[in-house]
Amino acid sequence: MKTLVFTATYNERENIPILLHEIWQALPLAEVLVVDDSSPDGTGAFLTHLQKTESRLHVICRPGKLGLGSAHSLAMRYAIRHGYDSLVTMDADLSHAPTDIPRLLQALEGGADFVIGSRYMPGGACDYEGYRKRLSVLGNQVAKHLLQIRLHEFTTSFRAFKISKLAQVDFSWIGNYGYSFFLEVVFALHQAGLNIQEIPIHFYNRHTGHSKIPKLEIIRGMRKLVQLFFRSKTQRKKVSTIQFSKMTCKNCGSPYLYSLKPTGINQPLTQSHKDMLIAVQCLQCDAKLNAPLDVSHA
Ligand SMILES: Nc1nc2c(ncn2[C@@H]2O[C@H](COP(=O)(O)OP(=O)(O)OP(=O)(O)O)[C@@H](O)[C@H]2O)c(=O)[nH]1
Ligand SMILES: [Mg+2]
Repeated sequence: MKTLVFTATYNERENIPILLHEIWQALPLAEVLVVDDSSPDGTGAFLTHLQKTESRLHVICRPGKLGLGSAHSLAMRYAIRHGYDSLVTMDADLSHAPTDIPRLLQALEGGADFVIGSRYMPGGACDYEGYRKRLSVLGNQVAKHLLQIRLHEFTTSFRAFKISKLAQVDFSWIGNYGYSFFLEVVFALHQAGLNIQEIPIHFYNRHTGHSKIPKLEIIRGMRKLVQLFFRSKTQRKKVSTIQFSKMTCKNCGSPYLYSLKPTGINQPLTQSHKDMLIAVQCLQCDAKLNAPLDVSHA
């Protein structure tokens, strides 16, 4: 199985060498993609230098802090485009233990299409304390009941995807924000009928450095939950593919584009659909463009 391990970095200069070492100890053949958002502490410069002698490492440096959700969105498209069999995503601050990666992949091999490392299922653990822990537990419980998805965990980024299945799912409508991005991905994959499983993990407090997720994110996540609740009531389950396969960004040449206005097309396509121009945003340089719609349905 050709596996890509992905992490996003913003000021993780001290953590990233340890993380890479531990990933390759756990999975020597894995390729690693890091998306760095011009970290002021030199994380990107360190990675770019390392990449010259480490063929398993791929680095994308973006021009500014474009957000965690958009980095993950880019990684999902990258894994599909480059023909990986599986994608593992995780934080760079050593909150997620690379020694758990083989268990995530075993769950994929055992039949899961998407696996979530779960802090809140029996056997899982979370080192958060106080209000952060209470908010995190509450948020995940509300998600479970509102969305009627039988999982204990929706918000952690420690996950594994079977790429053949991910490539069939329309996730072009998903926004690019922090916690709500992770919620929306679970929702989209569940709506598409994928086999979703959880495995217990221990979530550790970050090794060094500071949290970059603004507190506002939690409120944004709650608002998104309510939107998804209504979407779950109105949208039938469907599997469709919406791609911008032949498009590249006019500004930087990147093929990783995100649809700004959800198309919502789920009927047979007419010529007028195919001639439609829709607004897209580049996940690599943040430029906004108009692109011809290129849609196919499974
Ligand atoms: N590329 C990129 N990475 C980001 C951005 N924001 C956060 N990250 C990375 O995303 C991961 C998760 O962010 P954290 O700040 O650890 O968020 P958190 O885990 O909710 O907070 P803590 O528990 O306090 O660590 C880390 O690897 C960050 O370096 C961003 O805007 N761009
Ligand atoms: Mg963290």
